[in-house]
Amino acid sequence: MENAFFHFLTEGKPVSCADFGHGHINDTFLIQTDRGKSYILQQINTHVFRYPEKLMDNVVAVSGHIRKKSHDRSSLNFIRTDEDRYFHVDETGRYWRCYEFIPGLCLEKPETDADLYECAVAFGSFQELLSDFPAENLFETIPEFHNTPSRILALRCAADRDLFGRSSGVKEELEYILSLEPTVSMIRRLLESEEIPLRVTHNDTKLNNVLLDPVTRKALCVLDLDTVMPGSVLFDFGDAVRSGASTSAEDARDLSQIGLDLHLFETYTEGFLSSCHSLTGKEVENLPLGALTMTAELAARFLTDYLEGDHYFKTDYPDHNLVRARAQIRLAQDMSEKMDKMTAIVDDHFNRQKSKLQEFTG
Ligand code: ADP
Ligand code: GN1
Ligand code: MG
Repeated sequence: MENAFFHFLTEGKPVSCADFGHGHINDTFLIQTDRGKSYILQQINTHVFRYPEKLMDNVVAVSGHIRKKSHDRSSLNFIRTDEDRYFHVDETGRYWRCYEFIPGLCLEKPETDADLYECAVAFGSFQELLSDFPAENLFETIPEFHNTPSRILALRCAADRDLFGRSSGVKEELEYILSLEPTVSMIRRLLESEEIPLRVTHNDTKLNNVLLDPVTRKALCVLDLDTVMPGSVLFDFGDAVRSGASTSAEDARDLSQIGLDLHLFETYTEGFLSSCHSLTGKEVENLPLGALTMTAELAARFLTDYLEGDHYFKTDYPDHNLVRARAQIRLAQDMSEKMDKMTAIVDDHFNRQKSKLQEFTG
């Protein structure tokens, strides 16, 4: 790791290095140098991202676009190597990248409503900032990433193959996810029929992918640009609601405590709609479905990984993916029951936002 770090044109010699953050995909380290500088060094997960060089072209272009357009916000600052590239390949073929550390807070759960509101504004503004980014310049880093029907098909196949003998223990979970298929395949259909537009979206809007200023608690930067690709705004809204407006952690075990907190849902909706103004009526109408779809899709992905022997997501203990899948299923069940309430909240805030804009423009 130290060898890899030496290839980046950083200031000073490393004096400490520690595991950092709670991402499920890449290996992330915080490095401090004798010149008082701090850097993030990451080993890119090449099982997940098959074309790391093209991935780096994406993230460098996206962060450059954001830097140019937003003066008041930080953006990821990638460091070049001695070979004048933004990644280093070591002698064992591992890919490394390095960027400046931005001191801030990455929350697993919002500590206050204001934290969640700030994250919503950050993701809503991110969407607006990328509205003029040329989608054709983006490489699809994970093909069909949010193709929900194909995620459910993959689950079905993993259960049939049953390579690890785990299928018999997850019959109920499987049945529930399959029962949601017609509903959660609708966003895919809406995209295919062009009833909703393809946009450049983040696609991984988990709360801990936003950095907040520890003092002002204002959003500093949106992180984890690896999955910025053409997608639907419903994915970004939905995944943030899934991770930020749940009553419990993503891997909570006590299912009786898991549900959608409607107050947090309202907070997120208000923040998102206040910063993202270009949504079509059809998109707004389907925001609640975005939340349900992303939650069911992730339940399917966690369960698939469990059935396939846990090769995709990092896990902390043997049945971690199963625990995560069950938690997402419980959250999806609660969201299904609260669809009407979510819709009423979205309508209310959309109308309020519209009146505000009308007042503003006379
Ligand atoms: P993963 O794909 O594994 O989630 P991320 O790029 O999200 O990887 O990084 C993992 C964690 O590392 C983030 O959640 C955040 O806590 C921290 N992190 C990443 N980049 C920075 C940065 N430039 N400054 C501060 N913290 C960072
Ligand atoms: C992964 O990389 P990270 O930890 O921010 C995953 C997301 C999931 C999330 C669930 C590239 O996000 O899709 O929603 O875990 N990222 C990728 O916690 O698969
Ligand atoms: Mg992340």
